Amino acid sequence: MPDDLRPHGLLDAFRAILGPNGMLTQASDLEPYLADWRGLYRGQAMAMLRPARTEEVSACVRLCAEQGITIIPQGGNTSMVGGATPEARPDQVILSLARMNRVREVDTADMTMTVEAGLVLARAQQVAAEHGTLFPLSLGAEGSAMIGGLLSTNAGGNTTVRYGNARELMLGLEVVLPDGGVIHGLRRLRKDNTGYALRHLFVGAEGTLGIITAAVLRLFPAARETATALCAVPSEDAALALFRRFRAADEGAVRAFEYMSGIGMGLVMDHIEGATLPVAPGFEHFVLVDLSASREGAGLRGLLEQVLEAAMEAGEVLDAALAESEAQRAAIWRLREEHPEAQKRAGASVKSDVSVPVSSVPELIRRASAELVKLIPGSRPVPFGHMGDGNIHMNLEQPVGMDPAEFLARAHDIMDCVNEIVRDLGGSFSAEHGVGRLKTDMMEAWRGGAELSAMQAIKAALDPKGIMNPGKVLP
Ligand code: FAD
Ligand code: 2HG
Ligand code: ZN
Repeated sequence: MPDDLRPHGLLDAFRAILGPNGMLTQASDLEPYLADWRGLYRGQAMAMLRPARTEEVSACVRLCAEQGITIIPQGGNTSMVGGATPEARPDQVILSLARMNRVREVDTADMTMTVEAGLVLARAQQVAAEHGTLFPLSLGAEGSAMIGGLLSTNAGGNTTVRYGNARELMLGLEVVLPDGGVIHGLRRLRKDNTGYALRHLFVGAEGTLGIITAAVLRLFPAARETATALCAVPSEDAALALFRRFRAADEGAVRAFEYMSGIGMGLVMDHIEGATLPVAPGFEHFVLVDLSASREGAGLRGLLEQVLEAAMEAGEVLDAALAESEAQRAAIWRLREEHPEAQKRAGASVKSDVSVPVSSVPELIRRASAELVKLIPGSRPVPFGHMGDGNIHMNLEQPVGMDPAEFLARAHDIMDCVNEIVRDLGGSFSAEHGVGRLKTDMMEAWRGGAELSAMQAIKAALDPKGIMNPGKVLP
């Protein structure tokens, strides 16, 4: 291999590895992959590499390492923090996992599924269901987000309260390292204490340490009974009290417990076709409670009614709509899952994906909402999300009529305002979306000192040339 293949020979060398269908180089073909879902960033790339096999990923990475070309791993490109967006310079490639989407093995005896990184989450759920099992990870972007991206961000979503984050759903990984070496770690073991747990380094690393090419995922018994309700509650404290009631009644039954505000629900009603509120209008706080059990005859409907009745008597629930069918259950979930899209359509918004101890969620919502309105008069706080695990999307929608650019220019003031409260409550500035490009400047303040130094040492050891997803995670 010649020392420097640029500019002409490099694309030919990639083409020799990937074949004629394994690469995009035309500007119009690359366009959709150069910007992020939120439209915050736009970058450049000389090509998008689309390997179909681990050996091709390894050969491409080796070539990039030799030639000093940086690599941006990309799955479904649904990152909320610009994690999969290239920087604005040409000497880089996007490496898409989309063609590596095979299911290598489903083992219903060991309850595992070995899949490639480009498998879309909705398909993974479907394959698990076809085998009479459940892959429980669930989030609004599940029609696009891919297993490699979900693991690389340690995605959470709606079911963390019951099943944990992506990390807890992973047993083994296959990873291509920044020098092209391959870790063949697709072990299906619940216990595997053999030195440093390298597999866990790559989960949540956001593509800065290597490329996940395949994973062994945990499967669970399929749900045979569900019960779902949308409840209007008088306050954030009442929402928490309701969560505690369900936890006390049957903790194992709570599949999801999600909070939404009246403002957020209003945006969904205004901007999402066909959205209808199944309770009376005018409430300021809502929760979605979703129960599930793998046993038929678990009596979830009775449990739901019993807990809601007691909560109503205690004044903790003002109104409730119980799903009577799968269609009604889906319609209730849609009200929750369309929050990001409704916010996008309503104008400019600033997101704060934060977590606090579950007991502090009401205080977080109350204090942050009040401070944000003081900071930007007329702005609309839209807190929503995963109350059951302490992760609230403490988002802010621009004031009606304000210039979106003027509002977005205050993004860091807005995030700082929320983060100050989060810090006071012992929380985290990045709960489930990751640091990406958006929040690298927060790392020093939040993780500075020995913690950040250790992260930088790991990065330097695994990726001494700094070719893996530069500008992400670490400042
Ligand atoms: P991408 O966006 O393509 O990439 C994400 C990061 O992972 C980037 O840093 C990228 O470089 C890296 N990466 C991708 N693939 C690999 C790989 N194979 N190896 C190494 N690095 C890789 N997130 C949640 O946690 N919970 C939610 O509830 C949630 N809801 C969402 C709802 C909507 C409508 C949207 C748009 C996003 C939501 N997200 C949520 C954020 C996003 O979907 C997740 O972060 C998801 O994990 C990203 O998957 P992806 O395949 O799109 O990854
Ligand atoms: C969700 O929970 C996602 O819907 C997106 O994590 C949150 O839009 C957001 O801020
Ligand atoms: Zn979320």
